[in-house]
Amino acid sequence: MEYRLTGLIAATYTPLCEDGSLHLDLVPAMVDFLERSGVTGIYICGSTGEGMSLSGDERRAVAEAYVQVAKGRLKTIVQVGHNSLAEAAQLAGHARWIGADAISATAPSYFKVGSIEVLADCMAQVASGAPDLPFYYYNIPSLTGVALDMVSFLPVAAARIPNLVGMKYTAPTVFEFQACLELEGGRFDCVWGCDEMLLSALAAGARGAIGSTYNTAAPLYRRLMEAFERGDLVEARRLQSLSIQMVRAINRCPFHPAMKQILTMLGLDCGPCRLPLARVDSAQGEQLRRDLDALGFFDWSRPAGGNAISNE
Ligand code: MN9
Repeated sequence: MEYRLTGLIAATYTPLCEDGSLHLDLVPAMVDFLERSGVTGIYICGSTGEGMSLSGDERRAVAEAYVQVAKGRLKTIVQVGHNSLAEAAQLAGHARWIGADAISATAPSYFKVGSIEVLADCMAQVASGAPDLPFYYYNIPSLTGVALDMVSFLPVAAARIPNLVGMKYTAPTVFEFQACLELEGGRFDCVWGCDEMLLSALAAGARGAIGSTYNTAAPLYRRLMEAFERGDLVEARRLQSLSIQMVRAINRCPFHPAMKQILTMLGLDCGPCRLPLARVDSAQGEQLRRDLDALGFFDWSRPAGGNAISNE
């Protein structure tokens, strides 16, 4: 199977109420905002969307809400990884049933996966839940603890998984990412996952990227990609530097809860994160707003037609 994701794909947040329950009424506004920001797709229930902290029923409800609204407007990829591979395969089947464009899955991470063969068998079981949908392995060693050689993994996995099209690569090892892109004449669609290193990935040949900060700063990254394409590396580096400073400011808080606060600042109140992620206290929130303001964030993050609250 051949499939390509290009441009910026937002790893979407799962809107929650103050009490931690789902707040799916906000999904249409989130999708409108992302579409105006210029992203090409959404990656649902990944690390950013706290997929691992949701129950199976909640994951189905979130995927359904997003796919229903975004279908035909943005590419929809549902992350279905789970420590229970049977449950992951069922989530994959559900994603297909609701009309998602593609599925993706992390490695199981409680019992550690020790070899590329075992990982390929695990992913084959998951991907078989939706055999006619493109499947992306989600490589994120920092969270799963599964740090196997992806250059060896892809061909072994492709032999066992007919719908494997590529992977979401969230690790800073650009040389391995480039080698994956170059495998078998560029057969695998390897999508970059470290937003603060997008420029390095473009230099290595990336065409698409999935990440959390594309929710709030897609216009900046679009300018970065355009600068790279016209060969203006000075400008591309300046824009990447702004992204690095932004990520550093967000990292002074618990990262994803702070990202949700930024969405709230932009007019999309998607609530707190769930435990085990911490809350951002009001002093941290104020500092974050000041840090972002000092970077000019509220100017360069604004999509065409204003942010979610105002159309100035
Ligand atoms: O995979 C995200 N990774 C995690 C995507 O959330 C662990 C990234 O988009 C990062 O949040 C981003 C900031 O460090 O690069």
